[in-house]
Amino acid sequence: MIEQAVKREKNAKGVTQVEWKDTRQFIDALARTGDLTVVEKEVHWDLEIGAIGRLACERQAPGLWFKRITDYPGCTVFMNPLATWRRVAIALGLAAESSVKKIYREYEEREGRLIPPVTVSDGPCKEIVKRADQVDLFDLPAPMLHEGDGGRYIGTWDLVVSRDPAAGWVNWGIYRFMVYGARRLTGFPRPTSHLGKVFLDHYVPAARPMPIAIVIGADPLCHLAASATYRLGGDEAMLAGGLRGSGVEVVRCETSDLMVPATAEIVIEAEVLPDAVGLEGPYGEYPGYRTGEMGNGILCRVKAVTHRRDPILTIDATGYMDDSATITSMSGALAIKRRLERHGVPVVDVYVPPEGAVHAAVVAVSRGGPEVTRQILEILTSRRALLSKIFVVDGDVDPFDLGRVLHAFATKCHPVTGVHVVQYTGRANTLTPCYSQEERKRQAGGTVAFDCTWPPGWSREWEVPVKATFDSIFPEILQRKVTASGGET
Ligand SMILES: Cc1cc2nc3c(=O)[nH]c(=O)nc-3n(C[C@H](O)[C@H](O)[C@H](O)COP(=O)(O)O)c2cc1C
Ligand SMILES: [Mn+2]
Repeated sequence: MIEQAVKREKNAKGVTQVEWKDTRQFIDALARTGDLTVVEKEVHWDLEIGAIGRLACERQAPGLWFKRITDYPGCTVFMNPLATWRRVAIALGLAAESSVKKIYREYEEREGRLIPPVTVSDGPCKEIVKRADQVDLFDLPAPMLHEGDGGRYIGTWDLVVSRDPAAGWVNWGIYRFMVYGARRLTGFPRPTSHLGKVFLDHYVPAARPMPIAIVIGADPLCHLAASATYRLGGDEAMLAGGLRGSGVEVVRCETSDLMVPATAEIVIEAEVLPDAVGLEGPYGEYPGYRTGEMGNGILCRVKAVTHRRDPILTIDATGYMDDSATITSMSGALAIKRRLERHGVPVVDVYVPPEGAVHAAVVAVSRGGPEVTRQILEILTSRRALLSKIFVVDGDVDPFDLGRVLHAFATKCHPVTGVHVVQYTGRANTLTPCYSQEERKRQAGGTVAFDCTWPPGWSREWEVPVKATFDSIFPEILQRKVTASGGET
C-alpha cells in the first residue's frame, strides 16, 4: 500500500517523489500500515503524555496521536514521529518492513540530489496569526515530559530556521526549547551546533538579536533533514527537497524574512537576545539519562505565533530509542562514511546502532590493523566529537548485524594492543553520561577505538584463524547443496 503512495513513475530527473507533504498526511499513512495508535481517552500534559510516549519508544511501539489533552480542547499531540525504522521507511515512501541497510542506501542516494525550496505567498501555517501581546505560549499543550525536567518543553520535534548574517546561508537544526514565560523561551543549541556558533560569532559581538523561527510539525522529512549531520553552509531545505523528491514549499515569516515550511502545524517566530540568558534544563536527554542541572540557556523573545486550525503539537519522547536514535544515527553514520572516504580510509560501510544512543559507531574496512584504526580515530575526533566509542571491523563482518559485531569484538580485539584512545578538550559532547561535571565544563572527553580486525601483517595462510562459520569452513559445493535443500539435509 505504501509503495502505491510513492509516485512510481519517476520524474524527469529520475527522482522518487514521496506524496505526504505534511504531518497530517503522514499520520494517515501510519494509520494505514498499523504504525499509529490513536489515543481518544483524555491524557494530561503533566507527565502522563511523557510516560506513555516513553514506554512506546522502549517497546518500539507505533506512533501516538493524543486527541484529548487536559486543559487544551482544540489541540492534539503527535508523538515520536520517526522513532522506529518502520516509520522512517514509511516517511521515505519505502515499504514499512524495509531493512535498515535498505533505508541507509536510499537516504544516501537521495541526499546526493538536492532540490531547492519553492516560495509560496501563503500556506496552512498562517491560518491563525498571533502577534506581540496576543501571543501566549501557554495556549499550546507543551508537556512536562519527564519528572525533574526544568519545565514544559514545546520544542522537541522542531526545526529551527536561522541565518548567518555575514555569509547569508540559512541553517535548519533540531534544538530543544522550554517555555520560560508567556512570550519567552529558553533553549539548548550546543555551542558546537551551527545555530550556537553563528549566534556566538556574529550576533553576540554585534549586540544584535538573532531572528529564528521554531517550526513544529513540518513534514517528517524536513525534520529528518534538520537533524542531519550536515556541512557548515549546507542548505537543509534543499536536502529535505532531495529526500522528498520535490521542493519544500516555504512561506515568509510575519516578523522576519526567514522562510518556513508552509504546511507546518505551528511556527514560533522569535529572537535570541544577545545580552541575556535564561535558566534551562535539566532534561531527560537522548543518551537516556537526565543530564546536567538547570543552567543558562539562550533566551528568546517570542514576536509571533502562527498555526494551523486545530494545531497538532509534535513531540519527541526523548530518551532511550527515541527519534534521534534512528534519524541522527543514520545521518551521522553516513557523514562518518563520507569523511573517512575523503581521507582515503578503505571504508566499506558504517553503522551507528540506535541502541548506542549516537555514542558508538561500527566502521567496516576492507583493510584493518592499528594504523587504519588510529587514522579513523584521529579523523573522527579532529572536530566536534559526539561519538566516544568506535568499533573497527573487517569487511566480511556485516556492521548492521550487532551479534556478528560483538563476536568480532570479543574474539578479534586484542585487549592490550587493540585498544586506541585519544583525549581532547573544548570539543567533547557535554551530554555524554560518563563524563564528570568538571569535564563537561571544559568540554573535555575522549574516544576509544577498538581494533576488531586481523593485523594486516598476519599471513592469511597460517596466522589468521579460519572462521568456523558455514560460509568459511565447508567446501563451497557442500554449502550449495545444503542451501539448495533449505538447510534440512
Ligand atoms: C529530536 C532531536 C532533538 C535534538 N535536540 C538537540 C538540542 O537540544 N541541542 C542540540 O545542539 N542538538 C540537538 N539535536 C541534534 C541536532 O539537531 C543535530 O546535531 C543537527 O545536526 C544540528 O544541526 P546543526 O549542525 O545545523 O547545528 C537534536 C536532534 C533530534 C533528532
Ligand atoms: Mn545545519
